[in-house]
Amino acid sequence: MIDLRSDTVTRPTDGMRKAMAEAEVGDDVYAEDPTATELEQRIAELFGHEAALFVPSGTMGNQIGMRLVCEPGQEVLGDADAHVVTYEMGAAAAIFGISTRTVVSDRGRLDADALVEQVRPRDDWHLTATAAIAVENTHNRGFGRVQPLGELQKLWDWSRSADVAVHLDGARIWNAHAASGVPLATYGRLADTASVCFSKGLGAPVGSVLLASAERIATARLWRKRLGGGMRQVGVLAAACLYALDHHLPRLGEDHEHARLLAERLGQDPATVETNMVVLDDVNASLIAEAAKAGGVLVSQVSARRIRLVTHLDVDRAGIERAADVLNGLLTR
Ligand code: TLP
Repeated sequence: MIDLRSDTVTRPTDGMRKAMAEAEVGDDVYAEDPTATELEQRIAELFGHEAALFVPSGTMGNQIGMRLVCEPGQEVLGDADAHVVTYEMGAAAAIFGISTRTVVSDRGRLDADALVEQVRPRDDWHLTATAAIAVENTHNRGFGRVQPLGELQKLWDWSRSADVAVHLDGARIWNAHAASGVPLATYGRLADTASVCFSKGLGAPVGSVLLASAERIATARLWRKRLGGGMRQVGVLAAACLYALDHHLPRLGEDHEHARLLAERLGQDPATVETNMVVLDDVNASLIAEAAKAGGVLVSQVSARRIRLVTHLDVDRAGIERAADVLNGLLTR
């Protein structure tokens, strides 16, 4: 099977498994796991934040991150296709009493002005206060779109004087960095809180890191425990993330190249592919998905008329070519 459903499907490589097996560990609820601590310190430094916290998932990183900058009864503003409002099971409301409000975007493209226009003040007796704005980079439902640095900077500059926080869902910030060449520290300094994932393109089996000020991370540690995310000898997982940073971050460009190749083979303009995702629009998604599966290719249905294909570590060039042949056979039928 060539699995193009998501870059979350990768399996740890032999090298990664060896690093996991050899990891030095301790009880991380006591903050005594040296490998988790090493990962946290390294990521904090990489993104130019004071502190970091290892969490089990991107969802937990996002939700705690937003809670750090938004009180119950306040709102987080974001785009209508954002992962935090689309795929996180209503967690902000269900767990934290946080309201969310969304603005329809052009396939996830950050439009600072459109968001700023919707912000509601903290001191009005009638309105739900906008405490934070959530940004996603790269954008999942925007098919791997890299957010323009100018828009990120504009939003950030505005937010400083407006007392509105910025949360970055950076599950695939690595792909944005690989595609744009913008340093991770630049993306990091344009957010108050950020969640970055190791279980997507970086190929680790589990793990995300939440970034923020030292004071906020101390609070995040309490929230993580409260939510059942306090893990013990978690160094075995953190070791996989460290391994991914050293060995898989430098190769992300390959996934982007594969995505462009796939798009080209499917008759699309490869220049429209920014990172590791390709979209098939105006198709009968369930029919294509079922037939592709029968041909040995797994794809993801985003809607009744839309399919997503994601390239990653576990699919090489030959796999991409085979997938393109199978899909082409179906699309031209
Ligand atoms: N995305 C998954 C699905 O949930 C859709 C995928 O296959 O792409 N932020 C972004 C932008 C994400 O794409 C994801 C996962 C997450 C957060 C959540 O990460 P996890 O799954 O670790 O909670």
